[in-house]
Formats: sequence, structure tokens, C-alpha cells
Amino acid sequence: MAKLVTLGEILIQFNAMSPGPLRHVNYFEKHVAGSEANYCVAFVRQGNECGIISRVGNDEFGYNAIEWLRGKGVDVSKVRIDDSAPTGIFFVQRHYPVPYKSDSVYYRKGSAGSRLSPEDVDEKYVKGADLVHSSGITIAISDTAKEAVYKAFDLAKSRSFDTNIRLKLWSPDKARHEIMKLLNQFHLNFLITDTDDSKIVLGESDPDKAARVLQNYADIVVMKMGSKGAILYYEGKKYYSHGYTVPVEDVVGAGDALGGTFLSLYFRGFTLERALDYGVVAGTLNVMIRGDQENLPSIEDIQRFLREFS
Ligand code: KDG
Repeated sequence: MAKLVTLGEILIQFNAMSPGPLRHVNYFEKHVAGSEANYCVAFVRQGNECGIISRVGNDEFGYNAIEWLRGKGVDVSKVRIDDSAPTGIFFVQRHYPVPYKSDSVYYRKGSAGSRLSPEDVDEKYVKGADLVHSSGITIAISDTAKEAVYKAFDLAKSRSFDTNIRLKLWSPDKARHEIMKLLNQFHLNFLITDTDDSKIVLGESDPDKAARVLQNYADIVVMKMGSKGAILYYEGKKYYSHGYTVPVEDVVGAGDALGGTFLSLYFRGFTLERALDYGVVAGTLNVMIRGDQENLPSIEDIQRFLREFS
């Protein structure tokens, strides 16, 4: 069994029960989210192990996050309860003002998760992982969280990074600068990104052209293409995995479902191409519900989807 370790903030998500501007939404549904937590749950769902290095507040939402992730089989032994800050939360506004899109509204400044720091990174724990994963969100939320990622990547056997640029957390210039700095410092085994992010980082929204550059920094580049699927680039090869048209409830978390499923199945011995096909199915099912972690399919469910829906 492969072991993944991720570093990032676990958030509580309040997802609007109805579409439209949040000022008119009266009911919200609570979910556990946060990109690296999503990756962990997807990785475990496909039969591997994952632990998350994080902090939550000493509050009900912090306990909710720990108990939920433990229930999903994630190792939460490195989630520290921080007495001096609350668990971060966010709200999801859906289908407004752009149909089929979601907007995240954060209440996370000064949160426990943003107080993640290098002292939370246990050397032995990180060295024991087959793969260490983090994202642009974690290097954006605070300097100490960024330093934690650098420390873990320094110790890691192999590294995965999802650019996941959230422009509510930093400016495009800052995102470009920090992501390029990380890419220049660490060679990645996996780089997971999309064309919105490559436009910010490289000024290039053509996936092939962007991937040509990004392959200088990573062995395997995955370009998430939303409902169009995803493209894989490695060793000079390109593989396109087509997407599916399904009813969209909420797209938040779909990229993490794709990435976590892809990585886990690759570590289980799938070819990169087949792992990507399955990852695209996981991302597709994810957009059909509210919440980031509840529709993650088993291998058998993915196979049934491929037999009956394609
Ligand atoms: O990728 C999904 C994440 O964006 C969501 O779970 C919340 O981690 C989150 C963030 O920072 O936006």
C-alpha cells in the first residue's frame, strides 16, 4: 500500500442549498473540505493510505474535521489542535452570476490552519511517505504554512503539487512569483494544474504550450480541463482523457477528486493513462453533488460508470 502525506488547511464548507446570491440563501449544508484533505480522502478511497499535516481550532468545527477524516480512513495523528485560533470556514455560492460555476467566500484569515508551521512537520513521518503533496493554497495562506511545505518537500522521497490558485488568497503576481520559486527549488514528480493557472503562472493558456514549459519542472504534468476532461504529459507523450456532460450541482473539489484518484490508482499499479481516465470519472461524479468528498467512487463504481455511461 502506498502512503501519501499532504500538507494544507482543513476547512469547513457551508454550501448553499439553493443557487443564487448568498444574501438570499437561507439554508446551507455543512461539509468537511480543504484541497489537501480532499486529496487524502480520494487517495484512501482507492485503497492506499494518507495522512494530513494540518491544524484546526479547539472548537466544534475542528472536532468535526478530525472525526470526519478519521472516519474516512485518513491518518489524523498529525492534525494539531491549536487553542489560539478558530477552524477556518467558507461558504459556496452556486450558479451565480455564472451558471455552472461556484464561488468560495472565505472566513479563514488568522485561522488555525493558516498557523501551520515547519514545527508541525515531523521528519520521520514525512520521510516515511511514498509521496508528499501540497498546493498553491497552502503556500498562499501564510508564510509559516509555505515554510512547512518547503520543509516537507525537502524531506520528501517524491513530490506532487497542485497549483490550485485561489485569487482571493493572493494576487496573480504573487502567485506567479511563489509558484515559480517553488518549481525552481524542487523537482516535482507530479504537477497538477489547469489552463487558468498556467495563464497566471506562465502567461500561457494553451495546454500543450504550457505543458511544454512545465515539463522542465515535473516528470508528469496533468492539465485539468473541467468538463472537457484532462490531459497528461510525460516523457514527451501526450494523452487526452475526454470529459462527460452531467448535471452540475457544485464544481468545488472536482479537481482534487480527479488528482487524488489519479495519484492513488497510479500508485496501485495502473498505467498513467488508465489512472487519468478513472480520475476524470471521479471528478465528473464530484460535480453532481454539493460537498467535496462525498461522491468519491470506488474502482468498481468507476468501472460501472465507464460501462454504462460512456
Ligand atoms: O479545491 C477545493 C478547495 O478549493 C476547497 O475545498 C476549499 O481548500 C479550499 C480552498 O482553499 O479554496
